[in-house]
Amino acid sequence: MNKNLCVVGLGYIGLPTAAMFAKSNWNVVGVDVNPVAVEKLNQGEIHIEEVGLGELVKEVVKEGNLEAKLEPTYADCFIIAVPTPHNEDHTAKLDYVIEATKSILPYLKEDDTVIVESTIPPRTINDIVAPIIEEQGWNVGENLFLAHCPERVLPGRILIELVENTRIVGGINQKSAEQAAEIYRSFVKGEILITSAVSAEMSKLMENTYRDVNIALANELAKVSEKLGIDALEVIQLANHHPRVNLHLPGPGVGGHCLAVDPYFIIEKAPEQAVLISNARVINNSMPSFVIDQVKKLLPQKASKLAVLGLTYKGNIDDVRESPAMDIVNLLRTEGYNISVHDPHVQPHQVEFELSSFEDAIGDAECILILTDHHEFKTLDETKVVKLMKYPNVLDTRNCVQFSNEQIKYYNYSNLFEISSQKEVIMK
Ligand code: SAJ
Repeated sequence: MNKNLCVVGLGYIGLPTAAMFAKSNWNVVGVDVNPVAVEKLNQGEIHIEEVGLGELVKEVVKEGNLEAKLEPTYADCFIIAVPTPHNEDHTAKLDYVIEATKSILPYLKEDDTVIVESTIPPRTINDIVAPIIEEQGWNVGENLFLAHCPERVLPGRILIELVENTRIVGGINQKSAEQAAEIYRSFVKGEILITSAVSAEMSKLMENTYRDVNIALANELAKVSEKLGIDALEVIQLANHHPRVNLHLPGPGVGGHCLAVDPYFIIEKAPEQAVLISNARVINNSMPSFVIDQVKKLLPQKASKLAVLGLTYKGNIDDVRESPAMDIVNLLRTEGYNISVHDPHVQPHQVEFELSSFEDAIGDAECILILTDHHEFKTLDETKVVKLMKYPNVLDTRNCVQFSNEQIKYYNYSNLFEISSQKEVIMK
């Protein structure tokens, strides 16, 4: 007999997860507070974009294995995949996780498994989720099982990575972890590592923190190199020949809803101990103003036109969440700079200012500032750059463009120090 699953939260993680279980012969009810998402799903349509998801959802809804509701229902397993946004002070806002947990309480029955996939600060399962369930009279770990199973999927590859990635399953006790692991074996082909809930919580946060701290190190190298007249990118390349060194790349800062958010979930729980993690955040958050300092050296007059290329937090995506490029644009606008912005991956409704075509953005500009490594920017039309710009200066914070035309004065993290030594902007 097919088993019943209830997935609470039909976002980028919940919906693909619900669809994968439905494909693996579970009867799945997906729950969301958004009536539009629910209605669309019941018609076999999706409200988010993800490669292959539309087809999969259509198929499982048609077969009757997936339906959407506004309220949870009885099931053998509940998966909570709601967002964990952050408060102004960067602490985790657990309201959605708490609400989702409370919403399933009336539908729990003996031997059910509750799994939280949302990213949460360490100890949340033990200190917050378990007590809510226990208050209802359940003996968590004995007659009701509870686990944290963080995800690591990359947008654009979610359906592949859900199946192939190694999965960490952290139970509130061994029995809970084993129950949850058995559930994921329905479709996960990657390894399933069983651990405690708190280790699972912490390992998810440390994966993203590892990257954030390493990027901070690269950004600090970029600043030191600018001061001392060193080619930072060459240093990275040379150092990475060491078999145990992997320096990351400097950029305009760190964005997205993971790297720029998750380290704070550790900091909030142990602020005195998480010194390096805190400093990494400070360094990465300082990069937008470091980039603006370079712009100011290149364009001392605010009236000079600056063409900004790229708004998303990384290349070839349409996501502007926590994007350092947005911070840079907003700071420049507040300071009264004459800027035009071009990003072929961003729609006008995503931003509060006007977006320009490439030609309009660079027309009469005195500098191009590249903030995202979209593939479109890797091969910029040099003839247009020279012809349309007033002065062909390019400041590439992503080290992504190659120019051969010597009229174009190109700066990246290899030669930032040359900006300081320059008396006037290079003219045609
Ligand atoms: N960045 C740099 N320098 C680098 C590498 C990245 O400045 O050398 C910047 C990027 O430009 C971007 C930011 O860091 O602004 C984050 O990009 P990313 O590609 O490193 O990570 P995310 O946030 O898109 O996805 C991460 C992934 N985690 C890790 O690689 C450890 C992904 O696997 C996770 O699923 C995701 O977080 C998540 O959901 O937690």
